[in-house]
Amino acid sequence: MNVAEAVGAVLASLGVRAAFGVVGSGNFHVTNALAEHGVRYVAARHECGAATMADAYARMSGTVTVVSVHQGPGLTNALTGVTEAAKSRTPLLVLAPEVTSPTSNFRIDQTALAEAVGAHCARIGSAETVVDDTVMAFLAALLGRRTVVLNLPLDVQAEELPEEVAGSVRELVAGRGGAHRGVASRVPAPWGLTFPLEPPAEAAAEAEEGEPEGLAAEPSDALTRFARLLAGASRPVFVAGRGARGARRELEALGEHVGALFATSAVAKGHFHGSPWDLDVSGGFATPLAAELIREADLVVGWGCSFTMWTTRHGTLIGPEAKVVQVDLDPDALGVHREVDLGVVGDVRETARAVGALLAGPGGRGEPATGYRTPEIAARIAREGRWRDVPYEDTSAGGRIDPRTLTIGLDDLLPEERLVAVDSGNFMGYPSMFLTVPDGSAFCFTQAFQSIGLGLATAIGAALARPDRVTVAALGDGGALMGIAELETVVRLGLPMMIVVYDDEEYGAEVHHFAPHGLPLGVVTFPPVDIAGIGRGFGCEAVTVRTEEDLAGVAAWLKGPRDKPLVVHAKVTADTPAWWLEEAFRGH
Ligand SMILES: Cc1ncc(C[n+]2csc(CCOP(=O)(O)OP(=O)(O)O)c2C)c(N)n1
Repeated sequence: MNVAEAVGAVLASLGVRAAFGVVGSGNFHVTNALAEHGVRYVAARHECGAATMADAYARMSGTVTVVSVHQGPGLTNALTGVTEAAKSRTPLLVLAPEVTSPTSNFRIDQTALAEAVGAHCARIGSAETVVDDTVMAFLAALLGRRTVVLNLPLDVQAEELPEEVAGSVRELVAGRGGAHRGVASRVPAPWGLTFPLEPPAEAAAEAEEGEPEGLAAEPSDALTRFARLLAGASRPVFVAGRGARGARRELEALGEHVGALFATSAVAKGHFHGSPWDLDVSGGFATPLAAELIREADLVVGWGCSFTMWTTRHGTLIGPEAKVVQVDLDPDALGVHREVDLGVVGDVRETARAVGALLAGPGGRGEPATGYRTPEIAARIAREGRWRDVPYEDTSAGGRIDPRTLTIGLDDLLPEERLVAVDSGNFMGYPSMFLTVPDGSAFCFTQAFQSIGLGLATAIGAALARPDRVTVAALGDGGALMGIAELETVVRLGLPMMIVVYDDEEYGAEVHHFAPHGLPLGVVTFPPVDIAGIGRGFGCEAVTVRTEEDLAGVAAWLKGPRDKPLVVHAKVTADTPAWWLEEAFRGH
């Protein structure tokens, strides 16, 4: 057994379920080893697609996911996707073969490259240390919630393992762990994205002594202050971010007790779906009602949510008098984007439980409070809580459909069990605002780097993680054509996916940015492209949608058998600049 084979075998034994890549000489052996040991390998057509698919798969499955690339250009091609994952703290392991000696055309400084985009850099040092190095890189991704570029020097990859190390790998593969049993057996799979898998030493000791889980004997100062703020609030709003995944029940119980309304950051859209107190997304995509009610809150609590400029509309969604609390596992995340009155370091679920127990206990607020939950607010949320409840003037005309009308039509047709992945661009608000999703694991939003062209690959990774749902890729024509290579991947994998292209024949975001200044727009406008024809050429079914009636083609596909993916080529009206984009322009 050589080092390349050992890396693949160890990662499989640690519970990696899927790897995405483009294979060349440098990653051929390691990729085959992954597949041989039961990891599903998905060949992408471009490394950026591979990285993005892996990112989306990790987000939707909650498992550390692997990207496998060729040395040099394989890694540079993957970089935009790797950067998105790094900025999103997605636990991803990028296997990057590395030219050492002899050198070759493929040589670049891969360490500098990884570090420049915020990824953690690791390396397999030798045949003696391959098991430890692999396990440590995996744990850095898992426990640190990081994107890790694991360099695999070509000369080291070819080294034969000493017998003792090979034995260790075999033990791991057999599930016995051998010398590494300690580490490997403590890594549960699947894991929750939000939890530290190793409880802090004190918590572990307490648990052993039979203390109730997650409740410190003496509540910390922060928890006591938090309970006081909650008890004193008359209009509390909870904003859940991705860190709140898995904690809906606890947040609902606490929200009930203090009378809170619920909202989410864009990435956590759907978290409170179905609650009568759900305001949906806070930020640029917020409904007028949500914006009004969040602005009037006297306490805003971010649960695993970092209050970026997007979530707060540059701070304007939080009233000047409101107190702000942020709960996050990571002390370094507190107050980064927005000053907070109180930062609480802790897991969302445990913190919600602990503060709820304080409130219900002696000296707390024993009885549930009405808070923000008045009958009048309930009626307003029921009446005007969704974007589709907000009246608008339909701009459909001249063979083009208003993107809002298109999206509401799709929302009506799609089954409840759906998953939505969205690319970047002027169009992006329509699917984000007008498509509902059934829960917090049904919206995949790879927008931390604000790159266009990632949407289709995002949808592929998400669809593979959630085959029980109909996945919708929502793309602009610019982003669709940038990432079009992966349409072959969708067809090859036989994914029953709907790919909706909001075609305005321009880089709409740029047009709307510069048109008001009277500048020439020839560099950002294009002649018509037959996107439906391109879809058919790749082996998809396709419909062109110019009017609401054309949605009959979508309904027919949804009826089944859905044995081919569907491209919905929507010729959309382009006169409305999206006001959420102004936020982007302000953020550069
Ligand atoms: C990789 C990358 N290149 C360029 C940009 C700048 N950019 C932002 S939006 C946009 C246009 C997107 O056009 P399209 O996908 O058709 O969507 P639309 O804005 O027309 O709705 C461009 C070029 C970017 N964000 N990312």
